[in-house]
Amino acid sequence: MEKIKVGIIGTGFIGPTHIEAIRRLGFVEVVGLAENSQAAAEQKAAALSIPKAYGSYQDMLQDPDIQVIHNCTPNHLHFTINKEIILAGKHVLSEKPLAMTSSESAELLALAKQHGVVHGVNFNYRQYAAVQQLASMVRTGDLGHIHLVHGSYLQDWLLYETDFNWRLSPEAGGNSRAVADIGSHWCDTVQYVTGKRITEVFADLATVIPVRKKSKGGAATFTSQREETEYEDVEIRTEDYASVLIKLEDGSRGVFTVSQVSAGRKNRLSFELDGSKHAAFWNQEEPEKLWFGHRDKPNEVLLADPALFLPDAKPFIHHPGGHNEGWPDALKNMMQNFYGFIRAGKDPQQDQASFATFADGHISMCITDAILRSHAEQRWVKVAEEEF
Ligand code: SOE
Repeated sequence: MEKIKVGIIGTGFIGPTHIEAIRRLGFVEVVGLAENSQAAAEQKAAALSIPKAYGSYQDMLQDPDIQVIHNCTPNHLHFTINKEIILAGKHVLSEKPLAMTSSESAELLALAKQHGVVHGVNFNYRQYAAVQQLASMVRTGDLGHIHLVHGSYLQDWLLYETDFNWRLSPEAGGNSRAVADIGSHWCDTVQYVTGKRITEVFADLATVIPVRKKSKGGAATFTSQREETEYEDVEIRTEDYASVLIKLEDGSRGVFTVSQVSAGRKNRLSFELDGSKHAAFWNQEEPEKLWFGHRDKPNEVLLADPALFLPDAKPFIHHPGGHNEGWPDALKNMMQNFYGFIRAGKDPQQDQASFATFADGHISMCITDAILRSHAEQRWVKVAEEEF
């Protein structure tokens, strides 16, 4: 059977991780890569062993061999490029956030439906076996009714004033940073696990480091440039931190904190579910562990193991217990589900997808917009339901 042919736009931190995950599938082939100059595209294509290099993504969109395009560019390019991919009739997998505003994401969702393409957003944290196990336990009622959900998503790669990256600038990253960049992951994961939408928010945001020193040499995501001596001062207008009270659709409550200035926390997305029977906790930095809290017996820790997981979670785990799986494996699951859907000829309008679609990307944009409004107006704000 012929392999599905794919093109990747953007090869910063995330593009190469998509390529690696795709290559692990076997039935999909990355045939092209686009960068913002021919020289950069050729250099990256050679380094990543990709046959076709495009100095302009528009040229790649014209390639009839390519059926699917991944948009791995900085945030401000997501809307325009996603739109052009759809108009070129290709299936699309976009990095989050789907666009810069919820009106843009609404437009993309409508367009993708109209053109009948498969659409996905890389909310990869739902793809962990342990997260699937929790989602399945919530569905089967094992934890009881979920009253409360609370947690955080903490990173430290922007802790120092000399830490700088395109994500900090509203022009490239958007008006929200910590909330859009990592809060969006927390909300998507928690909504997926509980099966409930976040319908109302009350937010407090802060820019902990209001002026940063930008290295004249530039810096990639998660890298530090502290040896650099040449800096310029840049005023920061996006948040390093947010705490958000949430209400879910059935009236249950929660709260989460996001921060990119929390020393020692590298990529710590965690959440706790308080159910009427039991509680459960998961932390992305120890992805194999699930903690269960009980009132009438000792608490438990379950180590991920296909033999101990529920049937719905089993397809997400690939090795026996103790043979740890983590971030790249969850990303592979994302690709497996997205490309399995395409290979089966499924339609996102009719068939249930186990990956996040543009509908989820749009919901996420609506939540981010509501959080920004809540902080600005210091009040509870409803997530714009009519736009779902
Ligand atoms: C940077 O904050 C970042 O790379 C996010 O953009 C990703 O979505 C997250 O998975 C890891 O951190």
